[in-house]
Amino acid sequence: MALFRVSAARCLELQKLSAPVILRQLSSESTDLKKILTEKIPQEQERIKAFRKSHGSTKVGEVTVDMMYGGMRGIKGLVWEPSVLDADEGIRFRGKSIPECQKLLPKAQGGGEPLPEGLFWLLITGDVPTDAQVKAISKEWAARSSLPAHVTKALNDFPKHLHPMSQFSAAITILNSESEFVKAYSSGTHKSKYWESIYEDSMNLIAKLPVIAATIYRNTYKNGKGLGSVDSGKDWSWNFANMLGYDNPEFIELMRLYLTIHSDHEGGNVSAHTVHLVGSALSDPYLSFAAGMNGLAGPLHGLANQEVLVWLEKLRSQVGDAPSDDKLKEFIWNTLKSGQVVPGYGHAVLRKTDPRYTCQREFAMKHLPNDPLFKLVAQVYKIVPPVLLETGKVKNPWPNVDAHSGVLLQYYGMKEMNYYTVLFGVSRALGVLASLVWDRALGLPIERPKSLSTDLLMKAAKAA
Ligand code: AMX
Repeated sequence: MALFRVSAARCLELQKLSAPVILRQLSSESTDLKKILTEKIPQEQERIKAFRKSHGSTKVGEVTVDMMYGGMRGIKGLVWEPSVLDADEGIRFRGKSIPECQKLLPKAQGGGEPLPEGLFWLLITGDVPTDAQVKAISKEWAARSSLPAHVTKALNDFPKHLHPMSQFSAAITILNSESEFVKAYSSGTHKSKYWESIYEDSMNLIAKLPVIAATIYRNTYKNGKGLGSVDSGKDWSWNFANMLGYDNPEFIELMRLYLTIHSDHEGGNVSAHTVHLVGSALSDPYLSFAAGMNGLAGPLHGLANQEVLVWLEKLRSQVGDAPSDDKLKEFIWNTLKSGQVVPGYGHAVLRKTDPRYTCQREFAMKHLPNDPLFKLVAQVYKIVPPVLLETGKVKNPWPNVDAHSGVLLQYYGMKEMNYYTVLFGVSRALGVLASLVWDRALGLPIERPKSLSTDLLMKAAKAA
């Protein structure tokens, strides 16, 4: 495969282009995120323009027939700035691993986990923010958090049996009545300015998501009572936990970690790719994000965190809370023989244990080492991978993020497993909306890959 075969001179030239020195140098102390982006965007546009001028026709991969029938696995076809996923090492947010983010990003006073506000800053600018910059984002999101009356009314009118993800997606869709981008587009704004209203919509949407999500939780499970309010002196996760009705400081720390690690997983996964695709038609951020949430609601993607708990409950009811390894193995084989997947295991890109699983396991070992459900999840971690390997077809037998999140939520009293994917969705906004702002800043066109029929593909294969 001819991947980036370049001469020494071209290598030097590439190095100059690829080191985002200018972006790093600009790490201003300003707390005005939009102003910082206004400075960075033209420089990044220039860097990419120069790169495309010298390497626009360089080949970076090839496409096989199997890839086309196989969910486009491995095809390099998208540009996504906020994060990159390595099959063995896992996710890096703007080049930083999860342990590095845990160390480097600002924390709440007295807290040990990173604030998702800081992760958002990192994802959208490429810089690790200061405490003051993160505080400014917390304040700004609190100030932008109120919902228009028609969205609150719609949420309150939804029947309780409607899945929380359907409520979430529907509420986000109708929030597009507030879109600044729609106003800017219809008033004839020049396309070089689109990113500015996409940014405003993204900031408003992120600010409002915890209110939408908490309203769904209180309506669906707590008779619509006890929805807390936003405190402008607190961080995004504190406010979200408070609105949900949880005041345990450990649960709030868990929310900070949870909302940080679920934010982004490069661009090809269903939710991220959907937001990017729909956004490329210049649908506003509300419509684009709602579309991504409909993808996240699938059991092979974000709904897997719900499915893991459903599966664990079934396991407990059939083989008890503390089964022998043999009984557990038998249960896993029964799942596979009945044509179902073991939820929370496997991945389309990862080939090792997901570091998002590992950091949640570390959180559990620190805060709930003796919890029976955690012990069961740890036992499942020991037994599932060899069984999946034995099938001979599973490419990655290791756990992903969803294998561990539910047990932590259960421990702190959030038992409503059908709700878990909504938490994932609130977090996912940080990555996909950071990317959407850059999509418009870079003027990326409408996405339109070429498809072929099987007959045409056969002809092409014969001729190759
Ligand atoms: N249990 C049983 N079988 C599995 C499996 C699992 N956990 N993971 C993969 N397989 C099977 C596939 O279904 C496929 O079977 P088939 O050939 O009969 O169709 C075969 O192994 C090869 O699949 P693969 O190349 O290893 O995986 P993939 O890239 O096609 O799919 C994923 C990836 C995540 C959908 C798959 O591993 C899966 O279904 N896992 C369980 C659901 C899950 O946890 N999803 C969450 C993923 C993370 C996220 O997005 N939140």
